[in-house]
Amino acid sequence: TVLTDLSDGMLLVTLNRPDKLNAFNEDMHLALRAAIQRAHDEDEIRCVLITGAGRAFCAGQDLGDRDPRKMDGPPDLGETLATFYNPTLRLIRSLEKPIVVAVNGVAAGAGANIALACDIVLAARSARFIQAFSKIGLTPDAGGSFMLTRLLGEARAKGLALTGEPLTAEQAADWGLIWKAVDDAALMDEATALAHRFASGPTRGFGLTKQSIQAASTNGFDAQLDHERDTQRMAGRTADYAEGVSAFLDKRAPVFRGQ
Ligand code: LHQ
Repeated sequence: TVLTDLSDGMLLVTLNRPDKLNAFNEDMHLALRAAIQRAHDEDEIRCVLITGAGRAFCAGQDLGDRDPRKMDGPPDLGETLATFYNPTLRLIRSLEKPIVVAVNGVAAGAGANIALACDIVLAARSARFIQAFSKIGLTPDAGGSFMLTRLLGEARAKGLALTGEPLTAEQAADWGLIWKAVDDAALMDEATALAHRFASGPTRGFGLTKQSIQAASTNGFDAQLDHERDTQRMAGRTADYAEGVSAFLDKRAPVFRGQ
């Protein structure tokens, strides 16, 4: 249900249930989580790129597994989130390496919000982001209530969440929800080039940058200045910082080793 391929420090992770528009069943949950966990565990992996097989990125939860007429009583969806979604979202946000996502087609429900939790979102111009939850009586999950509100503010977050209307890639980029909309034919080349660039960059500096920007969502100014002091202290002790400055002074390209 998830394909992985490691090349030159980049772990390509492809959601792979194309017949179901890569909707999440239990197996795909566990496989995605294992792939992100692998990126935590292996120093050789210096960047992750996530995409979807076929015409969609991900249609969210597989509703085929959720027919209420075949159940004894109402389900505990909180348990589904706690068991399957939330651990993966926490692994994505806490990974001290960049995660690029190439949204190759529709991203609906939790599929949209998993993409938005990644660090750099590129989307094909034909892709759509849909907060599909309201159409089935649910509420945004997979970090969506956090990311939409932080990135867009309440007015647009509520507009998307309550109407469930599709948002084009272009509009998402104009609103600052994603990094870029890219021509469909160029998406994978552009995303792969960016991910490879990150994979040969100063990995620890990138990881600290990611943590610092995420911390700013909840810190006040003073706390964030302290956070910057601490993260810069750590960055300044890395071999890649020494290499970056040496290369600048030598007027040559740096060779970062991710250390
Ligand atoms: C699907 C799905 C799908 C199964 C397309 N499941 N088969 C968390 C906790 C616990 C429970 C509940 O949920 C959550 C979080 C969530 O993610 S809730 C939101 C769940 N997702 C949705 O409500 C989206 C449902 N899908 C759609 O609205 C449309 O399929 C979209 C807009 C994604 C794509 O539309 P189209 O491009 O027109 O494609 P399609 O509708 O024709 O779908 C193609 C096939 O994929 C079709 O199967 P078929 O056998 O007829 O070819 C769909 O049934 C299947 N599919 N999404 N989530």
